[in-house]
Amino acid sequence: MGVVNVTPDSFSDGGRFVDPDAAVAHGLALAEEGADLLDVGGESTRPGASDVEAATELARVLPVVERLAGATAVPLSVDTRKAAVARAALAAGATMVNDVSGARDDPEVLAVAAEAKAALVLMHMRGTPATMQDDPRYDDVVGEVEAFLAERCAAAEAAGVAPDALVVDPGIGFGKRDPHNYALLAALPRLTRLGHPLMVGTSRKGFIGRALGLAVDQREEGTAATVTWAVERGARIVRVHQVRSMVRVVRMTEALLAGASAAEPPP
Ligand code: PMM
Repeated sequence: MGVVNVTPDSFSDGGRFVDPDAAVAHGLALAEEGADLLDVGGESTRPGASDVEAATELARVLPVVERLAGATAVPLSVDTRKAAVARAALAAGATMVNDVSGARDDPEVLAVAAEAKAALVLMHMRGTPATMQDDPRYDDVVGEVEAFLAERCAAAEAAGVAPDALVVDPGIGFGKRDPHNYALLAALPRLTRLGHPLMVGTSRKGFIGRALGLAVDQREEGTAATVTWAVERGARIVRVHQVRSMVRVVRMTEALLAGASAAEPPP
């Protein structure tokens, strides 16, 4: 999944694609580079970011979704926590909603996804982007995230979303300290047992910067290591900014996995 942020302030590419022409060109370039999905977002969810009005988010996202839908066959996702934005984007040609609140902030998102028969990504976040990094604590981060995702999937199914339309995401960096991020990445095989495709978003995130001591535009190799790790442990969708290189990383990881399963067991 390639990221198309139509925001002035996202942590990794804020401001680069706020102009709709630039965002559409970027989305088409990512499609050309091999993205299987494009995620269009009009609200920054970086730590400390304040909420965006629905009208502002709509004005950013809709023209980009409309134009991409007319210009590429790659399926489009809308990264939003608002039912109104999800509804309009689905009407404009998106087929997936990516809700970083797990459809808690606006539960109407569930009915909108059900009605449109859209795919729905339910992500775990502690609090809101404005507050999530204020001293997050867990007794058992993996158990709590797993229980949260199971509960949100049940809520989605109760609202009429088909079980096979649901995708779950542990929300790396969303209300988590580094040990929480690492524990969740180590527990991906356990999260696959929720029975839904697993999505993981590590691209350029802060924990990579802290591990390597590198700025956000220097995290491609660190991201590649996390993408290999996630795919090897069962992630089905990786959300990334640099599609060309990460498609190669995913393909090579898949070749290693296929080769390993074809190999004779050691004596
Ligand atoms: N990360 C960001 C935004 N949206 N959605 C999902 N499902 N998972 C993520 O990890 C995720 C997300 C934050 O990063 P950005 O500024 O690169 O969009």
